[in-house]
Amino acid sequence: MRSKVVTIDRHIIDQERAHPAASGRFSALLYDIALAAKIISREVNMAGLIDILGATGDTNVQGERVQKLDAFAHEVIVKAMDHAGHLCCMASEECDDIIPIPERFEIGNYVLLFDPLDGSSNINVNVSIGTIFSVHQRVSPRGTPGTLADCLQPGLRQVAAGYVIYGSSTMMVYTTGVEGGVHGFTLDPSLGEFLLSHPAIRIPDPPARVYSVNEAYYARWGRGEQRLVDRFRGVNGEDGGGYKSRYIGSMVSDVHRTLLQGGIFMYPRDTRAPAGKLRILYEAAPLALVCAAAGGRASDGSRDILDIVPEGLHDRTPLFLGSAELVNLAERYLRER
Ligand code: AHM
Ligand code: MG
Repeated sequence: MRSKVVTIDRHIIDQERAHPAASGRFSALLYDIALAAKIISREVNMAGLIDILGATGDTNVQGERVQKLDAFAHEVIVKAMDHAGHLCCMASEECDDIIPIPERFEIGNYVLLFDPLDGSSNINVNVSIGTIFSVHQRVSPRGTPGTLADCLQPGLRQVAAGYVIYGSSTMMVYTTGVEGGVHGFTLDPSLGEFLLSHPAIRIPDPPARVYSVNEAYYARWGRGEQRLVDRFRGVNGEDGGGYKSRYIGSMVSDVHRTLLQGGIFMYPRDTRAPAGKLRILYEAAPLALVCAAAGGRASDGSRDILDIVPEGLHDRTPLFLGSAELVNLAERYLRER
């Protein structure tokens, strides 16, 4: 047993003390994300019960409209974050445009970008899903409403990023950048508290021989991607082999496993999705920062994900993320083609 129990609140305060320049605002922003995560977790855990608890049509037991869980998660986050004076605007995978802070609330200096419930098509089969978040400092003048320019910043400018995984237990994993490290907290539902369970996460080195990709798209990939996977499988004359394949199809789960056990997670471009499927701002960049802060890497095949400057809120990218050695190998194969 660990000698001390550390709640996420305590951990955030301790980290703030280590950086005297950090404002209390930033810590409060992280608490509010944790609170939203607890509300979403409660609802995700109830998802399987909706049918037997008597919700009919599109109303629930309270007589309220039953929402899709991803729309619910989006609203929980917006409502938890819009009024506290931390943010100048938000953007969500669930929303076409930036989300302004209502005029009646104070305007803050941070921007929050999020994917409220990634992998939500897996809910019905009880597979783990997740929330992903990314925080930037604003670049537009203070005190004014946030702008698109505040959102379209490269990942390396993130001041915090992380995810919540709703799995066999709910965990929140976050980083405040490479120097701050990556820390994981497990929700104790009886206490309603996230407790530090995975301090200073590092991707295992040497890397686990595990690759994670939707191999059904093999025929739609370029030659480089095909040869890389041939190498992992030890077929078609490629040296290598000896790898295991693991693909859940729920990115937060696949990335969480990659972070704890090592290996590489990939979502390459293909002929059907020429820019890739995953979104830079809500998926790739935040998970790239977490991965980098744990000693790993994330690349689009030729560039570091954290260097990409998105042109639009919903821009997509190919993604190769995980143990640095394997991401470097992927880049080499994609260069050779
Ligand atoms: P979503 O944002 O619509 O939920 O899509 C993202 C999800 C990821 O969680 C996962 O890695 C990927 O889509 C799976 O896609 P595919 O079914 O093409 O393998
Ligand atoms: Mg998503």
